[in-house]
Amino acid sequence: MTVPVAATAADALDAAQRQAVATKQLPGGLTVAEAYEIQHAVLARRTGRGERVVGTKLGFTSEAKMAQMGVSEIIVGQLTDAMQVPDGAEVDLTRFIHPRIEPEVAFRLSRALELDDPDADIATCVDAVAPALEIIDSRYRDFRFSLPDVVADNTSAAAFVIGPWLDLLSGTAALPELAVELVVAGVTVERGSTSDILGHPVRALRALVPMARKYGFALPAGQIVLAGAATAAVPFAAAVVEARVATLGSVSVRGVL
Ligand code: OOG
Ligand code: MG
Repeated sequence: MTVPVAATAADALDAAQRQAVATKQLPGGLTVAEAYEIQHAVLARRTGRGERVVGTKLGFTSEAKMAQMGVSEIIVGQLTDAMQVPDGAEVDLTRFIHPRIEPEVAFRLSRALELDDPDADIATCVDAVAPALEIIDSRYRDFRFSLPDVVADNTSAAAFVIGPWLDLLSGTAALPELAVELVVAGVTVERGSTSDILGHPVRALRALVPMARKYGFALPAGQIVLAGAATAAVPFAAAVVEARVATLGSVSVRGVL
């Protein structure tokens, strides 16, 4: 892929995000590796304006998400400080094109994962877990995309909310089989389980490591990792939305117009 192609695609995606106006899908024939190059170019525009990368997110780690979007490969995107919304806060929906919201499990890296150490185990680098919400907002028309499209578009990442961190003193063994609920205006609209995330959210963490090596993501200490939604996403309209994860607790955000 020539540099001008990546730059043109990144400019279009960046403008779509900033102006909250959808753009057309990228031309066909891009490889996944080229799509990650475009994603890095999109992030370079954001960091060039002073944003800081604070985390990484996985996508399509559950059947529910793969079925909803018709994409069945795990994808990785990046989270910046500008995307973080405090737990319980309001978020202005006019910032987005056609936002959706989904429940997530977040991990915190207490130590950097040394990507050039083949024996490095990311499960030993996490010290805390939290219920979380992700707001996704595909920059493409009609929220439709191919695998390279969604990768280039930073995996639809738009905003995220992290609930109370819980120390993982006893390890990650207790994390599978926790009920996950997405609650909109007091009504449960989606139900799942942490075991819907590749059988165990720690598998999502582990899946991140080879992708970080291959596509050039750093995993420094302090980073947040979203493991991917256990349920389908729902439209994010003017209401309070809450994610509840059994024993971990809950996290909420209020969409306002
Ligand atoms: C892509 C993002 C997928 C997840 O948790 O599976 C994702 C999308 O659905 O637009 O964040
Ligand atoms: Mg997600």
